[in-house]
Amino acid sequence: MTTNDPDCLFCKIAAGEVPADVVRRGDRVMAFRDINPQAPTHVLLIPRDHHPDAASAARAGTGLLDEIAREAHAVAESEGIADTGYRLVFNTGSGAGQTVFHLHGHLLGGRGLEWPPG
Ligand code: DGP
Repeated sequence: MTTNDPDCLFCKIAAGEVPADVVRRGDRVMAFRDINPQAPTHVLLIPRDHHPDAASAARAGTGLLDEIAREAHAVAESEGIADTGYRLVFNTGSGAGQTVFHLHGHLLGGRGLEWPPG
């Protein structure tokens, strides 16, 4: 069963109601470029179903985090950054910078990435 939230921006992107620069589309997970890129490659990976964050998707036993990691690697390969390295980040909670409460992984790469992040 597909679940979605009619007020959620990323549910609307998943449904094609809000346009996005889609780079990969799977049955359960899709990838599109971030509107405000922080690196030469900055792609968001989201499930089509609505889950507010990574913790809730994990608790529900969806397997979506595995799938997002696999899809992120496939995008990294197609972007040519799989060998040099990339970062896959799940901001979880407003204190960590989460602003859209629909699970998404940020795939960042194409430049040197410092640690710790800001
Ligand atoms: P976070 O702060 O972790 O919740 O990340 C949300 C990201 O979503 C942020 O990097 C900007 C991006 N974003 C927000 N609105 C849109 C949109 O309408 N389209 C796209 N492509 N990205 C968006």
